[in-house]
Amino acid sequence: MSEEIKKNNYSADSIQALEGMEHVRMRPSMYIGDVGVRGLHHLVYEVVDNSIDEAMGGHCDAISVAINEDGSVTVEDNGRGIPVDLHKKEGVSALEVVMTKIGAGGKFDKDSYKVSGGLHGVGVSVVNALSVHMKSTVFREGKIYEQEYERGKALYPVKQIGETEKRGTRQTFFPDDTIFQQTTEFSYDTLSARMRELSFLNKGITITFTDKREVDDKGEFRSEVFHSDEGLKEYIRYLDGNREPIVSHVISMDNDKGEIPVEVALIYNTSYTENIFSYVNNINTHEGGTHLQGFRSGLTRTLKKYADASGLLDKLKFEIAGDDFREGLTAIISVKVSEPQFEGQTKTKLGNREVVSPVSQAVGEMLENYLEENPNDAKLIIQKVILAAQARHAAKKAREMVQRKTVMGGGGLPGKLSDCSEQDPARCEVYLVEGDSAGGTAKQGRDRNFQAILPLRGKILNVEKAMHHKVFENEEIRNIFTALGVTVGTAEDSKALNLEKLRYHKVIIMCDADVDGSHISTLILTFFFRFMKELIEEGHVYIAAPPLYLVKKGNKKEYAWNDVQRDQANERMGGSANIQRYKGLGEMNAEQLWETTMDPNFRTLRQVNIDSLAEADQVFSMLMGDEVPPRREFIEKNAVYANIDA
Ligand code: 0RA
Repeated sequence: MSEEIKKNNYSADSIQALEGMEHVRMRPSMYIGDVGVRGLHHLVYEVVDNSIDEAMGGHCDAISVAINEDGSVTVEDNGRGIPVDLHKKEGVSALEVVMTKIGAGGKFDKDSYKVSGGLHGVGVSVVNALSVHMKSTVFREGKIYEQEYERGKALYPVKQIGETEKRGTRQTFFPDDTIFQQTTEFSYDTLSARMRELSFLNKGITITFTDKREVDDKGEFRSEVFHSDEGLKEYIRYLDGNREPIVSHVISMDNDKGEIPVEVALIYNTSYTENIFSYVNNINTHEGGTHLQGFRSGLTRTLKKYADASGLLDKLKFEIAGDDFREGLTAIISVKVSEPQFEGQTKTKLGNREVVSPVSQAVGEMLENYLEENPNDAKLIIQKVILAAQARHAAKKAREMVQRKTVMGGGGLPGKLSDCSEQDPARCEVYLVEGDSAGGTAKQGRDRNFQAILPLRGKILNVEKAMHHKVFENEEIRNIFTALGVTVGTAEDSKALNLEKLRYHKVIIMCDADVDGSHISTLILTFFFRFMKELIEEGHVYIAAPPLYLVKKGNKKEYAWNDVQRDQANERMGGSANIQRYKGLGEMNAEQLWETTMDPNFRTLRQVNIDSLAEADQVFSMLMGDEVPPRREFIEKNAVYANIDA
């Protein structure tokens, strides 16, 4: 090849690289899912994943993540440092290739144990492309190297800036606000929850997380250190800390040397809910997949075999179903798959068939050993399964009653529902209102064309503590099911939710803006979380925000949602305005309620989303479960930092 052609080839390559980076900026959602809050936080996960990979390979044990004073994020590890030597093909340093070429990440190191990598597995160059400014610092072989970038373009070749005894990589990036137009502000709670999760999923690593944007009264940054020596076992204790276990230990196994590394931990508690969280390469697989399938089959097969042999099932008049083995079960499955195929609506369902059998076998072996060594626990588990089967039969009857009413349509709608006239669900919304009196006001104030009102009586049932058939027998809950047009259970899956006939695409919870009101909101959210999770996941659930104050002087009036707004309104009216504090929705008249809380042009609705299912489960079990002390502690601690991402 002549020198000239080589040169052309080289420049063709670099043009391609440039196009790659430009493509990321043109179509960011293709790489990070979206350019909203979720996509923004994804940038951090992508950078942290690279350090996790380095740790998984056994090359580092400490990672620090900081939100800086200026809103940028720094991720640092004590690994080998990204190589800075010349990359022969590209003619620039390896660091520059990694930072500025799409899909280059780690390719020059085939031995590296690379199974992490974000959901989209896109690499740090994507973060670089979507940042106004980024700086890489490498501590390697006694020297410090640095390179900076603007919107993904290197500002200068890698340079040596000093000497060091340290090893590692530091990445600082500032997200581009022309890409992330909604916000570039990172959430402490979101990042902290993810770092905690990562530390449980990757035992032995210490992850320090610091927010330098604010200091507390002692002049210190808000900071947490996450470290787990026992991994999933500890994760289970964290998740289930507010539930009462029925077995003496967390049952767990870790086969990280296998062809497909599998880690499993589980426990049975006295509740009636099934909580299984599954991960592939540190990514929460909400939609499950082949690893979950393997887990279920291993669990059912082993427990059934043990129960049959024990004679405990002899007097049972009906078959035990798969579901029955999972009532009161909290479990985590984490697998590492080198070429994962993600399927499903949100690409969080593992498709690799070869995963089923190793997981099923590993789970079977683990359980068999445990049951053999702990006969008392084994008996308690089987008794729990039998109870679940009996309760399932009772629940089925209760559910069929709800269903029959729903299916008959028309006359089937609850008497308390004031429906809207519009027929297209996409345009319809329903307000779930605390109390009949506020329900009456809402009914007067609403736009009856598209807004329906369903008043709920006082505190709805706490589903966290109730058996399933009690839930389906509860009148308020049946009203919610029938009003929404949602049904539960199919021939194959007794818990499958059917949202096809959902009658309103916005389901809005409207409660008083006080402690009781937020308790009721939480009860309703708990119900949705446990029985209609998809409703939340598909973005149908909202919380209304009624104002706290009415500020009035002469013919001027303003509403305020917090004390700052109240004081500002008062000032605008020249001070000494009349300030009314709304103690509840009941104190507002229909017009006020419409103006502030129901009129789509003025109201603020908070959409409820589930960032991390495991974290949400932990929060709900704590807020609604039996143990009071952690709940009080949580509420006190979070008086300043609201935590449920609603
Ligand atoms: C490939 C090779 C080597 C280091 C890394 C990747 C590496 C990448 C990242 C990303 C964040 N932190 C990292 N730390 C290391 C070096 C191989 C060697 O030194 O032999």
